[in-house]
Amino acid sequence: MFSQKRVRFASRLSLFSAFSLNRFRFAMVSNRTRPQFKKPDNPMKTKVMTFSNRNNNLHCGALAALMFSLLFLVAFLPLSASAQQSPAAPGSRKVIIDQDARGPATTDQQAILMFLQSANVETLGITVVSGDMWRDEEVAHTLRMLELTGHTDIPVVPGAIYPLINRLELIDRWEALYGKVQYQGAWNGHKPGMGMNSPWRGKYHTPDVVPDLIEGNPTLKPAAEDAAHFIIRMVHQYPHQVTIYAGGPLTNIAQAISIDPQVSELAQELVVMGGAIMGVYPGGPPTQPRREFNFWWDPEAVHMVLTAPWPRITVTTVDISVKVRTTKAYIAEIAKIQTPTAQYVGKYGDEEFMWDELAVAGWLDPSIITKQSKYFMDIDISHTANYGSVLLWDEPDHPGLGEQQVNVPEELDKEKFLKMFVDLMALPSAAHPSSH
Ligand SMILES: [Ca+2]
Repeated sequence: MFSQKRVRFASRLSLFSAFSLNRFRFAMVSNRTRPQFKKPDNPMKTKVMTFSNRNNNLHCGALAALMFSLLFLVAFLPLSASAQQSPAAPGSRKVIIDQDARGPATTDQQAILMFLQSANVETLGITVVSGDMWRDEEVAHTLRMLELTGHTDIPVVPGAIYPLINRLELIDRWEALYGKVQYQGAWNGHKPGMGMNSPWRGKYHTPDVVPDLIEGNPTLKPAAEDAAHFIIRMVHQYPHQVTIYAGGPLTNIAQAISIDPQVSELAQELVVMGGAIMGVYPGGPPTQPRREFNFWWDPEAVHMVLTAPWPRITVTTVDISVKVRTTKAYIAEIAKIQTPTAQYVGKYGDEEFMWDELAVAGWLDPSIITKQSKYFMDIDISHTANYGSVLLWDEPDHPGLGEQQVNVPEELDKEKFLKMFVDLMALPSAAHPSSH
């Protein structure tokens, strides 16, 4: 798992040592079943206390010897235990990655790769929804990413092309009444003067067109099933075991809930990147602070999903997303690592806020998030000026119309997160357990 090349790279970067990688992986394993914000070394301390209490009738000499042995073990076990625990539980956390999978690289593909590169995660499938690009172009980018990074055993399942209700005509009417929406994802560039923001994104095209990909066209094919039915099938197959990660608009999940309302309760939890509370793009105007792209694309879907009864919801909003981004220097360091995944990110990655990656990281290792709050959250679905803006309440004030309490990460351990991302990209592409 920790190849020589990987370790050599780690030593070049003073920030990233093989020792701390082991410590980190231990934290990942131990945090799976623990409340959030526990220190990584707490499990070992707990073991000592429990064992000591059980043996308080032993002779003092024996007890002293035992304590000495335990201290010795505690001093030397954590690293070896960490190295043994990760491979011992391959695929023990099941996830469906629902994503508007723009490519190549970008926050969308890079977030997917964080799951695929995590040894203790079984990715049941990647369900694709239009958002940053149209669905079929995103499906192609995802399939090609899987080929280039050695993850060809992961199903890619096409989902919704259009939002439930939102359409170009509605957006044009909204803009005529209330002002311009600068970023419109797949609809960007549909009229003169609307930039595509990236030379790789080409010209505007309709959903039925899939241009040739800059990273090469895939030979892999998507699954024949649709995203909603795939989600339904998986949560029934693994009740209360599947995390649904949503890094894009929530159309696929809303469709699944609409067909089968049991979906939310049968899932283990919902992890979302979307929405905004006070967040504004750094350097941007403080207008429409609660309007964020993923939620804006399909507000009705957001309402359906956030008013469904999930065991747990975490929503990573832009407020925290804009606190960390990739830089050209950071990508250049990743490009030096000779693993397929690092080469892919190194070749196609660019400066960008790590919106979707951060939402993944908080699930993989909750200690990445150092502060979070709980709010009741919904979205304005009235077709007025605030259509698509986040609604938020504290406990005593919410209207009780089905809105759920969600966890909102607010602060992060930035260095730990950036190191985590590099470490995951540096791993070889592991074979994945397949149980579906
Ligand atoms: Ca996304």
